Amino acid sequence: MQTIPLLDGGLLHYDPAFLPADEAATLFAVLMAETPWAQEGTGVRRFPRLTAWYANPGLTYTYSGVTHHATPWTPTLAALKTRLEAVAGTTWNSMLLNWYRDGSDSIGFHTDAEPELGVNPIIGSLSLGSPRRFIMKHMTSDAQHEFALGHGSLLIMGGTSQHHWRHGVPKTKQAVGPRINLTLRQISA
Ligand SMILES: O=C(O)CCC(=O)C(=O)O
Ligand SMILES: [Mn+2]
Repeated sequence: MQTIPLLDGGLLHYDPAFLPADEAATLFAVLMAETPWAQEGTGVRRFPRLTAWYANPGLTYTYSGVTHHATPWTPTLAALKTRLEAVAGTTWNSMLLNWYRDGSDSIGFHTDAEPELGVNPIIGSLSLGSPRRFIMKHMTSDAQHEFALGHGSLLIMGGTSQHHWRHGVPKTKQAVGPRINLTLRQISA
């Protein structure tokens, strides 16, 4: 695990090979098959990717104008969460899954700074499948970090990251295969 300090108190932990490739491939196949994928949003605000949100019972999470109600943990995701919590030294009660079907799927630059995440959230991010460019841009300077988040990689964003940096996965014209990203968050009820 690499530690990368960011300007203004952000802190990243990065392991490009957290899951062995064969295990990542099995997880990718299981998630493709058993996840109730949906394309959220309406009209021009329709998300250019498919999502699913797993969480402890009773929780809701609202972002980009869409309120997600908790889907109960599957055994696969519950076990994965426990394992990631041990590595990150924190606990999480929710997991957002994003499926980027090809290079025209994306997520725009944003912060994970919804009020229910608390002041300095720790966000865990596991990627599976085709590598995509994950870019972090500092809000008031030209500082930028980029990661080709690949199959089995783990990125943890902590410290003040969500106050001073936006992150996103831009569209690409290159031929890229599907990618699944799982982000873990602790949400207050
Ligand atoms: O797909 C990714 O790597 C990032 C996903 C993300 O930032 C989010 O869901 O908030
Ligand atoms: Mn995010």
